[in-house]
Amino acid sequence: ANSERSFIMVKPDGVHRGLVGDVIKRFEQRGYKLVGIKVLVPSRELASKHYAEHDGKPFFPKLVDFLSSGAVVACVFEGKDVVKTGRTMIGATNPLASAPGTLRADFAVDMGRNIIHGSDSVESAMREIALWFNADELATYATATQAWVYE
Ligand code: DAT
Ligand code: MG
Repeated sequence: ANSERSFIMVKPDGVHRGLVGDVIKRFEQRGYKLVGIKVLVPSRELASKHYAEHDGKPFFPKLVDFLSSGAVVACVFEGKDVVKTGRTMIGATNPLASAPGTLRADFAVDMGRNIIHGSDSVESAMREIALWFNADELATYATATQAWVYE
């Protein structure tokens, strides 16, 4: 199950602030493999589908407006337990409640400007990856270092 995949996205605030490299760096240095990446300004429709689980909540319209307000960097990272570990690396939804050393604690303050999205379950990851990427946009390859990341 070293082939588990998670959908990781730098949101518009993270792109505006120049944090794309910092986010990718954390996942790369942990040992996770980047298998998909693209920059796009999401349509309101795509943003609504992405956050469909929150449809009807008071913050939903603002959330969709925000996600579709600018460029995002959509990524797929692959590796052992990447979904759960990715969430741990990202930190709590509210950056002020995020543990030090997590991306949100290190780079964010407000919940509506928490710079990054990460899938919350393997099922969500599969749904989100299919929503944001075509199959031919994901690369299958072996890294030269895999034997030094996995025993
Ligand atoms: P996460 O991004 O940690 O998976 P989530 O799925 O619960 O969090 O919510 C999606 C985004 O919506 C979150 O990153 C920030 C925003 N959000 C969540 N709860 C909110 C709330 N109570 N008020 C305002 N924005 C909220
Ligand atoms: Mg979520």
